[in-house]
Amino acid sequence: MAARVPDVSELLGSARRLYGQVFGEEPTVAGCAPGRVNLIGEHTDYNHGFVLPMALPFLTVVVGSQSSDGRLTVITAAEEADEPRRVDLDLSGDPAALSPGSPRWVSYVKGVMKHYRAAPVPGFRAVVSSSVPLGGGLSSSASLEVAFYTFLQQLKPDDGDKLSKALACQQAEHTHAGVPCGIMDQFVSVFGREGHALLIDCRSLEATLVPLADPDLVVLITNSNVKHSLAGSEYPVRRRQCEEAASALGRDSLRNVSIKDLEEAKARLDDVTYRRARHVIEEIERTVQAAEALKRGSYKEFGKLMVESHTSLRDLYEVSCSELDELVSAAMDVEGVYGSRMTGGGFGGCTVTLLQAHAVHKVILHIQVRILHFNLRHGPENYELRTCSVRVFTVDLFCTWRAFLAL
Ligand code: GAF
Repeated sequence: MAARVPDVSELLGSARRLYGQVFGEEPTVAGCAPGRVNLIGEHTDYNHGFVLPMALPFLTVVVGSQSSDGRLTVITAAEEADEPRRVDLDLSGDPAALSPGSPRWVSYVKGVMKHYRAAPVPGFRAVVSSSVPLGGGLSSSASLEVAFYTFLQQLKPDDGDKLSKALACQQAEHTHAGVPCGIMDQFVSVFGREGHALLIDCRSLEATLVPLADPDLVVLITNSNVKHSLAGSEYPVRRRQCEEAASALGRDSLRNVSIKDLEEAKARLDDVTYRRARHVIEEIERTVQAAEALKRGSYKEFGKLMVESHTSLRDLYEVSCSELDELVSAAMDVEGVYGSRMTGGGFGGCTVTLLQAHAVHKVILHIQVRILHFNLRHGPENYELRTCSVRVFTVDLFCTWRAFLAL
């Protein structure tokens, strides 16, 4: 059955308890930010195209207080983190104190401090608690960055707007995680609303909320548990290939290339460049169509576009993997499923499925059976193929959270 996700008050409660145990006092401020699932529009954000993510009830919460000695102590409650869970830093005097480095989760914190609009920030003590699965392609890092930024805003207010917050958090990801990501994850973590998807134009940075809170509709997330790491993966390679494709076509980005332009130039492009560009150009168009379909309640049309998106990510953009393909194919077997696709950067992580509420249990059971067979076929003795262990979550379309939490 679907796993239960702790709500914001549980997360806040566990962060406050840990803070009290470690520091022997109550925290005074808190920030919160959601992870996201992208419904459609993959690898289009850094090509200035459209994306259609939605914020999730998976959240990161940061609680803490300003310290009087200028030092910084930050603790994560994450049990999954295979790294030190407590870090102490002396911010006074050492210019390298905010350089990227291990542990990785603290690098994000340092990145946000570095790019904070009202930097330098005073010393503080903080505890981080998150329900966003790590490395699952659901933006655990963006939710950490945005929650931390919100936390800092209460220690030392900045003069920026919400967009500048998203952009600063994106910078933190570039400089401190080494991922040349687009703006989607940080943007939706800042601007997302419960019960809505967000159509983001990544060129103008304007966004439209698209209502999604239909009681007959379920968004199901399936985590393959194949860990992806965008920094070490092919992500930067894909980004570079897109930039090369745009420049070969004489444009500043693939957003400004039509499929007609691409077909006319096909003979002078190598096959890989052509396929990468084709995915991006068609995916941008699919995303616009999908948002329109969602507004009309045409879920069947939306689902068809999701499947086309997955096929394109698998065959043209080559960022899927056998586990994700299996999960999508399994979901699509069941009646009541509108569509399914890999979500996020790829090479592992999650799939997202849109379906009728009555079909949820059937689809979960069917996926579990299909995965059992998949694992039997590709046993752990075969080192080339990892076995897939699945965790499923249904998204609560009616959940609520606040960026600034009252303590
Ligand atoms: C990752 C990146 F962080 C996003 O900016 C986006 O490019 C996504 O992969 C792919 O659509 O989540």
